[in-house]
Amino acid sequence: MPLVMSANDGYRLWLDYAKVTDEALRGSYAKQISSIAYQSETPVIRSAVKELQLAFSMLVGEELAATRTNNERAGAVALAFGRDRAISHLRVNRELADLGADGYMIRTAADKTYILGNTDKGVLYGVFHLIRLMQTNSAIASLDVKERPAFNVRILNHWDNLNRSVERGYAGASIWEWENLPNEVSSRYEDYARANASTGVNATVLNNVNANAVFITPEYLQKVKVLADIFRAYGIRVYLSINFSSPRILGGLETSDPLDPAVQKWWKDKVAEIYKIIPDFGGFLVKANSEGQPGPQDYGRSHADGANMLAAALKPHNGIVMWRAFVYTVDASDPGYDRAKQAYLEFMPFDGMFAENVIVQVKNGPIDFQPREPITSLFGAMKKTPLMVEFQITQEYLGHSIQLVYLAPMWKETLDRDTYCNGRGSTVARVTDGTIIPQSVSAIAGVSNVGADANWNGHIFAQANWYAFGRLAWNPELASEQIADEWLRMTFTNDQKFVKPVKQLMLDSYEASVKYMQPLGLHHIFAEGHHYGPGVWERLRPGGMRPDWVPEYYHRATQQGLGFDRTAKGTDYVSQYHSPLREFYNDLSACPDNMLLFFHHLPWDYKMRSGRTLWNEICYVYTEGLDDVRRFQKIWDMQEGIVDAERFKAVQYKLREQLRDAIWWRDGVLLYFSSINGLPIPYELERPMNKLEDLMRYRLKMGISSSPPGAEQQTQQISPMNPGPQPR
Ligand code: GCW
Repeated sequence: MPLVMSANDGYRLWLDYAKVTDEALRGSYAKQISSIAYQSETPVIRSAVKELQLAFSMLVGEELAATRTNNERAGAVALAFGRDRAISHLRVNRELADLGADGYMIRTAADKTYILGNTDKGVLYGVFHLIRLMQTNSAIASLDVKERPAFNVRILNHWDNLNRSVERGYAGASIWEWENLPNEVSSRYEDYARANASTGVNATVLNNVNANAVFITPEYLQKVKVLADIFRAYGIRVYLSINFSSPRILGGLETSDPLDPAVQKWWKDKVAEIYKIIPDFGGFLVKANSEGQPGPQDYGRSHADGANMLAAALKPHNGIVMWRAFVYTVDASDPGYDRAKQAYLEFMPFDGMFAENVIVQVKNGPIDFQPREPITSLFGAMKKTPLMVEFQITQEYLGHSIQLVYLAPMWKETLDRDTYCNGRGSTVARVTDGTIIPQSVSAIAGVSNVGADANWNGHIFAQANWYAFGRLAWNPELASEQIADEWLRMTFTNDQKFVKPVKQLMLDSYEASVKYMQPLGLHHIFAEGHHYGPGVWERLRPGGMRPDWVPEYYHRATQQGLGFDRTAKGTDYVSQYHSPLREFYNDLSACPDNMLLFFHHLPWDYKMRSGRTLWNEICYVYTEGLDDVRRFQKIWDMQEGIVDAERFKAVQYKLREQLRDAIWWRDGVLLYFSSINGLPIPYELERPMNKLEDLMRYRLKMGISSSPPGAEQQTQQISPMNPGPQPR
């Protein structure tokens, strides 16, 4: 891409390619690499060559000539794949075969650096690996690297709408300029593809799961085609979210019943039309019978009927269906109703009944992307159906693009969690990557945090979450620390004076946000709609909102106690887990503090492991959360002069907002609970800055499902800690 060297606004992400400052190291890179030799030319290989040339010229300051030859000179980076000669000459065919379509090897032999893949995509990933080594100032003189991604499909889900609003997006408008496509093509599209490919992401769903049928009309398919053509050169396949009622909406049919032959034919023809335009189209993502979206149940049919009908249409083209399990449609008024149980109740009866090219896409937790939840019980339960995890990269419940929250540790909690479905070691990663459940394709999804903001993600540190998603999708065993380390070095500097403290800040940031928002297993006590500030005081009302949208339903605070009893004596959600996970959560003595109130309803004077009462513990933990943010501010301020002023100030500013809003959370939750239990906030702790009545009156006016550029500005102005326009 034509790089614009301006002040650093963050546009270049982790592909910043700042010149290596250590002269000796630069010299050693220049000595090791002096040209590029590629044996076969494809669009993906052209991208790989272009990227290596760009990176090398910027990192090392020397240009690399690239030649198509199978007679590479010493000092060459030789790129080869498939049947290229280099592979037979190195006798690595067998080793390579084990690495699958996207895997690669990097090997130094006879003064040459070989980057080998079974496909050209493998080579591209290998090139980005080599670049990363140089960006992080690692030695490259004697390499022997073998990589194979854990998941076949590593996919971003954009919740982008036709009008360029982004549902739960906090980084400006959608980057897809539908009104300008197909004629006008933004240079951002290619940069988006480069960024994804550099982390290993190989797929993208362009539009919101609350889907507008228009995206599969001939007019829009021409627009989608332009994006698909650009992305293909970076190994990225395009997918679309579909509206289940499309046969009615677009086809003029009377029904969208999946068992109706006319409906089946309509989809078959539609899919054939799509593949004519986009031959490597990936498939469909479907939100059906969830939050008002249409689906097969509208016609008395099942999720399996709906998914299999689409799967049959996609099958001849090798397309797949990602069918979401985020459902909670049944009557919520039953006193025993527990939203956490719904996905399991609706999907388990269909285990083994889905077509081979269907993957059921399951959110990491059973409620809804809360800061901390246990895993959704479907993981490890459905043993005859491929499942994929859906994470949320966009920070709907984790501080939007205002708060610095590094999400890798949160995702690791899910990926590493043992389901015990097949004995010890049946982690969520392993029950979804094909190791334990037989499946022809494995996948993992992240709801994108990309927008049209100059820095792509709204917060510079939100870029780390995009990066981390790709890295974990490639290898869920990577440590959060390693990913943070890479990202910081690539994005800012290799200077340890910076990397060490800021890495620690990142690693602590997730737990800090849980502490000042929803610690100890509290969940969904967000204000309705915007999901930014606290709404802990929102009560269940007859004739009001459905109970499972109301904070009181989740925290169940009374004068006596707090928490949601999901044990065998309560809603028995625990029984949806395998033993011993079930007992782990069910038994109060085993249940970890950080899940306590998700599974147990406890008296305020319950004695915690710390020796404090539950109430005092809550007060202490919320306060610790504030102290953490204050500590983050200090750490960051010490980086002045080490990082460029533009990004330094942007982050400094946001940390101030984060503290302000953390105080809002702590004051709101503690004052409200204190008003219920009549207990004081322990006198040794700092006193609230706000009055409960003011906080309760407060209404944050953010768009629920759209976030035009400047939405962040609105939040800043109207936070109760910094009152702008008057509350209602
Ligand atoms: O988290 C909730 C969001 C909705 C979203 C829904 C879903 C796309 O608040 O905005 O809709 O989940 O995942 O379908």
